[in-house]
Amino acid sequence: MSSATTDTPIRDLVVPHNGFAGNRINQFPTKRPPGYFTPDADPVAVKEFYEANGFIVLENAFNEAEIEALKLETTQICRGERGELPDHPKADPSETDDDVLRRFLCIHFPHKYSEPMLRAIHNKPTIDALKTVIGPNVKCMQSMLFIKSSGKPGQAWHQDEDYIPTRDRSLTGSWISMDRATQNNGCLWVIPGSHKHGIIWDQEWHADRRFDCAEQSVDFPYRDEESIPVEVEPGSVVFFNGYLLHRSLPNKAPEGTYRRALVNHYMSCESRLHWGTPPEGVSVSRFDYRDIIVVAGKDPMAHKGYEDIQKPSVRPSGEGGCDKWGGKTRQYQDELDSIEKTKV
Ligand SMILES: O=C(O)CCC(=O)C(=O)O
Repeated sequence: MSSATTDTPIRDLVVPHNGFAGNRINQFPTKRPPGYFTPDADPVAVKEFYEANGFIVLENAFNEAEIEALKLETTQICRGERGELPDHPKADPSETDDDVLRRFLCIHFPHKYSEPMLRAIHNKPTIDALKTVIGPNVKCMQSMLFIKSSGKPGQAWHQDEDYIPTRDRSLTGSWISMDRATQNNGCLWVIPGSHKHGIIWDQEWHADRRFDCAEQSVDFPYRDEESIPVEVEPGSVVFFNGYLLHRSLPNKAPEGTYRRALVNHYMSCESRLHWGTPPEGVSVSRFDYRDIIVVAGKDPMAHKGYEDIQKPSVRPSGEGGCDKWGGKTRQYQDELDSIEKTKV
């Protein structure tokens, strides 16, 4: 439950809450709700919906062969075939794909060593949609490969600009679905229109086992009931604004199934990127993180050159604790309860 307050501004909602999936768990609707487009859609309508609601779905952005290639590549990455991941030795050939895939919730920066993941960043329908919602000059700074096998947690309410701040609020997530994403297996949920406040809400630790080690946004003026599930078919891309409140819930589908998604983040080339800590002597306002890929148009900052900073890494899922992300400050309620018990 979000921390709704009563004195915050009323939002202007375009998407009706009860437009589609409703309570029909596991029944993908044949009639698409508002906000679902195909690559031949009128860019004016796409932009209008995106600006009003903070997200759109682009169906058929990736074809079946491209999605199959991404799934195969996901397995190779998890097996360590593209390079060893920190704290995760290469899989033994005797291990099944399931054994290996189940170890990971998410791998950050897969495009740094995987050709198919890098190619996905340049997907043509994706770039066309990004030019529509961001503008002619677009750069990419991150990729995240969610594997999310059954039983794995989701991510609590958050805004991506909280982590990747742009100067012009152009941050756009592109969430590429490799499996059918449903309420049951942990699809994205969004609060339509929540990007419009232009506020980055505070965050705090949630202690909730449904979610991974990242904190949750708090004190925003919405209730959980106002969010909508974004259920999509494989090959669809959900584009969402960096200020949009969104989350995902655990994967409750049968064992041996996955809700795989590749999430890439883009922004305008005109904006400097204040990501991480500026080098000594550089002010925050002048700092421009340069580990980026220009995917459309021109980069006005090209003269600064480009860097290779990030390396692929494994995101902690919460199993085994969250020490790596929050030290001892991020403990789940059951962990806190058992510490309390030992005191008695
Ligand atoms: O895929 C998910 O479960 C969550 C993704 C997400 O929250 C994000 O990419 O910001």
